[in-house]
Amino acid sequence: MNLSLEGKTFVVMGVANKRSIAWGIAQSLDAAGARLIFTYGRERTEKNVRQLAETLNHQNSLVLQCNVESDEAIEACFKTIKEEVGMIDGIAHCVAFANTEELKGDYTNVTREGFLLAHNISSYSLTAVAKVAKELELMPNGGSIITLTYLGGERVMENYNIMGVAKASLEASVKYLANDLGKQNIRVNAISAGPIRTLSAKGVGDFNSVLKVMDERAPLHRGVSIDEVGDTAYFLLSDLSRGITGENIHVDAGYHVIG
Ligand code: KAL
Repeated sequence: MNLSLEGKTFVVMGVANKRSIAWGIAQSLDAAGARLIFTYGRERTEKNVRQLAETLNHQNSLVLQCNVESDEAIEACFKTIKEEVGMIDGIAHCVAFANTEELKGDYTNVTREGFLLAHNISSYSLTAVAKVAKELELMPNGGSIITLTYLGGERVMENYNIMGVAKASLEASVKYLANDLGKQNIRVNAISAGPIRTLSAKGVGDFNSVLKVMDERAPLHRGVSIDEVGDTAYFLLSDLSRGITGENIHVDAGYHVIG
């Protein structure tokens, strides 16, 4: 089995800065020889993404805006990708959002608007992207789609609240999408990453204590890094994982097996 990703192209959605898990994924794919296409949501992250992309081995990455709240924007973005590169081999979906004020206290504080917003950006966006990739026949040779989730989608984790409910929806979508896209030999999987200090985790009051619990209780007695998640993404996006779809792989130092 060839470990190289040379000649393969992947879309990486959701790099915000050098701490982003999406950036860990991009670096692993780049080291394996892949060509990358980056998509960002907010205008203000474009410069960051372009600067980071310039540090890769593989130069001339395509960097495009993709507002995942809009079907038209997603379609336009992936049409451009098709025009520019013809076909792709996979997508890393690393996008999530919920209102800050709904990520603390009681889950019941969530509003209808906040509930829908979190589901729209953090869950439906994966389905919308998979749908467009299928319709545009972007992966005629088969492919692999991955998304990022967190243990809070499986069990109650303090403060994760609405994001946990959105991740549960995302994880269920992975299974239904795997079943649909399997006909085109496109695999769909999730990576459940342990807590990592990313922009998403910013402003979380007791994040230090979440990390401390990893050192104390996770089977490996440590936290995980973006490059560890990146290497699992590389595996899931490569042919090494060709028999795996609809799966959720925990890259969390084993924390999920602890009661
Ligand atoms: C239990 C954990 C503690 C943290 C609680 C909630 C984390 C939710 C993740 C969610 C994606 C964060 C936000 O949407 C933050 C947003 O309201 C404000 N931030 C932003 O707008 C920044 C600028 C942009 C770039 O962020 C986004 N997302 O667009 C969970 C921890 C232990 C693990 C984590 C952090 C999981 C996760 O899902 O990220």
